[in-house]
Amino acid sequence: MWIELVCGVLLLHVSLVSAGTQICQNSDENAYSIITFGKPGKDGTPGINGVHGVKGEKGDTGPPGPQGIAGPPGQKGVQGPPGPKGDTGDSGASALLSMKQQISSLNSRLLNLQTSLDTKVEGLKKALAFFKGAAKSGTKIFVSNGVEANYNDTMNICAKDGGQLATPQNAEENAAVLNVRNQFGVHAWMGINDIKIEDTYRYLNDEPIIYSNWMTGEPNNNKGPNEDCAEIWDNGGWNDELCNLSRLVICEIAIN
Ligand SMILES: [Ca+2]
Ligand SMILES: [Ca+2]
Repeated sequence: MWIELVCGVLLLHVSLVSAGTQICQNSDENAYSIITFGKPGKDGTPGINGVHGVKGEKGDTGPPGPQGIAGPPGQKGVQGPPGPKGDTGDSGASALLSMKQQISSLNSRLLNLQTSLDTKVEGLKKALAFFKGAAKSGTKIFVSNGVEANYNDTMNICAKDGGQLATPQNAEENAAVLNVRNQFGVHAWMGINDIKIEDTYRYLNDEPIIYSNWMTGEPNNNKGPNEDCAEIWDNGGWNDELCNLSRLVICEIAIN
């Protein structure tokens, strides 16, 4: 019995230290047991991971993160409708003042023009008073101071006074020229001739005539081919005459 106890303790000791062989005597003093101890085995491989546990409850909301970097500018939007008209500002008042000044300036200029026109009309009245005969028709005034001259001189006399040789272009104007002519009782030149082209009567500006009042048989070059200048007789009829002869000077002044 004692041997069994000693051998058991020894067996426990040897198994914790190393492998080896131990002979133990049995309770029967004539019998022995041979006990062989092996080396400790190697560690086994790790076990398989266990399954995931149950999902925990949602945690509290964390603090706000830092401000991000500003993004690129967006595309230009569509233009909106025009806004309501605003109140008149300083510029409007300035424009109004400028307009008033311009109107005032225009009134001043009109007054000056009126004064100038009155002066001219007064001068015209004096000029007309100088002439012994005058007659108005439409936009023309026909005047004469009784002077007689050849055709070229007559044209120059009228041009010098700002007019031109009397040129009736319709029956009314012809009657007005006749009125002046008859105040002096002599034939008068008219601004109508065929100097440039024989038998083609034109005005002094070279335009073809649009009205005529030739007497029967006229124009006829009765005194030769130089009968190129038109004169008006006491019946209002026209005759072609030699241009170098002296005839009454009747001028016309435009009043339009
Ligand atoms: Ca002729
Ligand atoms: Ca003639």
